[in-house]
Amino acid sequence: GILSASAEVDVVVVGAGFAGLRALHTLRSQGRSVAVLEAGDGIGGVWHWNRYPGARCDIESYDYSYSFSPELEQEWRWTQRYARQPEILSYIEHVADRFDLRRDVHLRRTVTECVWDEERGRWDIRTEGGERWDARFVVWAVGNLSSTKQPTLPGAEDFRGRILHTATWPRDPVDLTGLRVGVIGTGSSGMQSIPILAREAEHVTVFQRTPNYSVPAVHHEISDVRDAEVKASYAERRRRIRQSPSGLGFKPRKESALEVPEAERVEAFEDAWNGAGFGFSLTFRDILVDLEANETAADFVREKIAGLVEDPETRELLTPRGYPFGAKRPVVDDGYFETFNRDDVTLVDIASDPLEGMTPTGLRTESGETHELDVLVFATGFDALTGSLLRPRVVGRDGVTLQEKWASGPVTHLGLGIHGFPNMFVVAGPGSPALLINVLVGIELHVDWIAEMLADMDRRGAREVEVEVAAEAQWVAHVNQRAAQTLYPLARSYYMGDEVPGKPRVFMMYAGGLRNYRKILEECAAEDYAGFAFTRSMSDA
Ligand code: NA7
Repeated sequence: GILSASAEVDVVVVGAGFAGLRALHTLRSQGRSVAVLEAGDGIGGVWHWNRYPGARCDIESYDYSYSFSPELEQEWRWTQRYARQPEILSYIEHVADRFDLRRDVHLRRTVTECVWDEERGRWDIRTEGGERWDARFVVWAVGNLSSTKQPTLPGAEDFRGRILHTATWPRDPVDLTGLRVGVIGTGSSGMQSIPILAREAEHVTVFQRTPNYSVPAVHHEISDVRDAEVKASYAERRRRIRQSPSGLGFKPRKESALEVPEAERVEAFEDAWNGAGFGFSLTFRDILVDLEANETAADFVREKIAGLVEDPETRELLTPRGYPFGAKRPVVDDGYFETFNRDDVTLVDIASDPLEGMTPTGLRTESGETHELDVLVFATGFDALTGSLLRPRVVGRDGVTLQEKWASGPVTHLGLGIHGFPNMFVVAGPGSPALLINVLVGIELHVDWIAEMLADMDRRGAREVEVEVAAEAQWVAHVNQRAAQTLYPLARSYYMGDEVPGKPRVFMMYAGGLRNYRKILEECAAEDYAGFAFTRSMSDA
C-alpha cells in the first residue's frame, strides 16, 4: 500500500475494548495525545465480537464495570445480575459517548508492525491499510481472548452447510429453525450457547473432547430496590472488591475444606452452588491449591451433574474426571446439563472417537460414523493471552522481535513491561493476574499504575523507561513459583498454553491473587519503580 505520512501522538493504544478505552480516558485526561487503533468495526473488544446466543459475563454486572467515575456508577442501570453481551456492549458505547472517547478511536485499523526507532526514541506503528503512526509510548490492550482458534477439518471446503464461530457470530440474527446444528467445543462459549441453540434448532449435536466443571449462574433481574441499595454504598463495594483476592464480591472462608465436618462442608458448597457462581471455587481457602481439598469440591459438582442428567451414558460422558475442579476455567452455566435430557440433543464423545473431517453434509469421526448437519458452530476458543500480542511484528531494541523474545513463553516484569521493548506496556495480559481475577479490576489497576508512572517520568524529565533484565528474570521465576503452589498445572488448558499445539507449556498468569499483586505494584512504585530503568531526556544527557 501507499504509506501516508505518519501521524504523531504521545501514546498509541492498541485495542478499543474495556482496557483500551480506559487507557484512552485516563491518559488523555493527563493532557497526552492518544490514538486508539482497533481492528474491529466497532468498539467493545471481546463484547463486540462474541455475539453468540447466550453470551454473558460470568462476573456480576456491578463489579464487571468501570469504577473511575461515581457519576457513571450512579447513572448506569444494570438490568441483570450477570449481564448479557448486548447490555455490556451498550454500557461500553454509553461510556464512549459520555466521556467523548470516540474522537480518538480509529476503527478498522489492524496493527501489523510496531518497530522501536532507537535514534528517535519512538515507536513506528503500521496498520494493514498502510497507515503509519509515530508514538512515544505504546500500550497493548488487545485482550486475552481475541485471537480466535478454529481447527482445520479436511473437507471443510466442500461442506454445503453454514460454518459459524461463537467469537465471530454474525450481527444479523441467525435463524436456526428446522436446522440440524453441530457444536464443537464445551468451554464457556459452547456451554452458554448450547441450551439456547437447542431451543431454536431442529436438532443439536454436541461434539465434546473434554467435559467441563460448571456451576449454575443463578441469574436474576435487578430490582429498583436492589439497585438503589448497591448504589447507596457503591464506593464501599468497590473498596472491598479491590482488597479481595480475586476481585469478586464473594468472600472465601478462612478454613480448609478438610478441617470442617462433612455436613458443614456440604452445606457450604450447597450455599455457594446456589448463588456464588464463579466464587464457588473460593468456598474454602484451599480448593485451588490442595488436591484433597479440591476433590471434595469436584465430587460435589460431579454429584450435582449426576442429579441433572437422566441418561446414564450421557451423564458419565458429561462428568469431568481426572483433573482438579477449577484447574481449567470452570464455566458458569444456565441449564447446560439439563439440556441433554431433551430428545433433540445428542452428545458425541470425540475424545474416544476423534473428528476425522467434513463431508458435504456433515462431520465424520475416525470410526467412520457420520453426523448430518446444516450448520456447524465452532466454540473452540482462542489462542489465549499471547495470541494477539504475537500476531503483529513487534520489534524492540537491536532488532529483537517479541516473537523471538517469547519463543519459550511470555517473559515480563509484573506483566506490565518487557526488557528490550522500552516505552511499551501491556494491560492485563500474560504475567499479570489477567483472567484469574475479575479482569476489569486488573485493567483499572494497570491503567492507573501506568498513568502514574508516565506522570512520574514527566516530573523527572525521563525520556525512556525500560524493564531491567534481572527484574524480569525474577518476576518470571516468581510467577512460576506461584503457579507451582496451585493445581493449575494439573489440567490441560489455555492457562498453561495447551490450547494451541506447539505453544510452550508454561503458566501464563500471576496466580498469587489480586491482593498480593496490588501490593507488589504499589511497592514497586514506592521503591522508585524498582526493576524499571529510566533514561534522561536528550537535553539533560
Ligand atoms: P475455551 O474455554 O478455550 O473452550 C474451547 C472448547 O473447544 C473446549 O471444550 C475445547 O476442548 C474445545 N476444542 C478446542 N479445540 C478443539 C479441537 N481441535 N477439537 C475438538 N475440540 C476442541 O473457549 P471458550 O470460547 O468456550 O471460552 C473462553 C473463555 O471465555 C472462558 O474461559 C471464559 O473466560 C470466557 P478441550 O477442553 O481443549 O479438550
